[in-house]
Amino acid sequence: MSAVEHRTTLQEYVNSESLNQVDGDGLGAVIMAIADGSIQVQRQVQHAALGDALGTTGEINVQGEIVQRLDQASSEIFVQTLSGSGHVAAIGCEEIERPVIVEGEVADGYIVLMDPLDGSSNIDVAVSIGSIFGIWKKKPGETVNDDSLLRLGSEQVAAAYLVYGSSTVLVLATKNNVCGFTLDSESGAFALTHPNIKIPEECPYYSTNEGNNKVLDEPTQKAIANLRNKYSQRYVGSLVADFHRNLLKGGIFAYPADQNRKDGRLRLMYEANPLGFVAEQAGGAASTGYRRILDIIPEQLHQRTPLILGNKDVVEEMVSVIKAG
Ligand code: AFP
Repeated sequence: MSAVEHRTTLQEYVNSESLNQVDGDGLGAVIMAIADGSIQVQRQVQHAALGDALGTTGEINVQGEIVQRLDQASSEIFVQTLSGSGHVAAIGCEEIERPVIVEGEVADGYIVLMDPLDGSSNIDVAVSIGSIFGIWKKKPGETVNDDSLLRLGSEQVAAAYLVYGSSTVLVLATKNNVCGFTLDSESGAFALTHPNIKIPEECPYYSTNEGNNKVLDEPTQKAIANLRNKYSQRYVGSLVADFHRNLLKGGIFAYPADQNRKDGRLRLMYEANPLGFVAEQAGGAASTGYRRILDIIPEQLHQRTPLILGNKDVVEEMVSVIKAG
């Protein structure tokens, strides 16, 4: 007997009235395209070492990083499933320099920004990695072009991420709520396991790369020292895995700007905006240290931003220490 038989599946959830009332029936198709792609990616990740899919392609991506084979494979899989959904007008991807404008007229289409495989440095060492998606609705009557992807984070209609770890979990945030679905390897379906997620009030953890402390400015060093004195450190080095733990258990993630990275390391459009949307829908907050992530007016598809996200009161306290200088 399959474990999900008495649980709502993702397909049933997206077909449910509540989601469709939010933004029409195309959103369900986009989310199922993400789910279908993630099942293929999860399989590739699990069998990578066996199938000689580890290692790099030798190419350098628009971020100046060496492309991992699985990065490329994941990017191709999601571009295919999203383009095939019939409801996606354009895709922005960490691994692809220019936006992918989907052929053919997509009347009530969506615009999807994605990090197809987050945590590249952990791929070859079997540590949790993930995929991240921000979903915007195309403006009515808009002819999509490169600038159509430069939207405010607060205009997202939904955001989702996958963690490929001890289990494969898809977390979906809409304007209604945040829910988690676990992939059942027997039925191949995602089943609702975490309904109505809210970040807990307690905050046991802080997640940051302490190796960067020496190149932070003084106010930020002070803010990190406060975290160090109050909370236990947990840092996987995959944003999606660190965020997921903190979302379920309580915690704060911080990747501030530093002397070497004046704009921080993480990407605004397909890392900070989607996870900022999830955090806010779950009662948390997302900031640069000076302003709300979802209020940033984007200028470039691959622009970076400092990122602090997690428990609202802890994020606000860190921001006040940084601003106090
Ligand atoms: P990518 O694999 O997408 O480049 O992500 C890696 C990452 O951006 C993010 O997942 C981590 O939180 C962060 O980098 C880790 O950076 P450090 O290695 O500098 O700690």
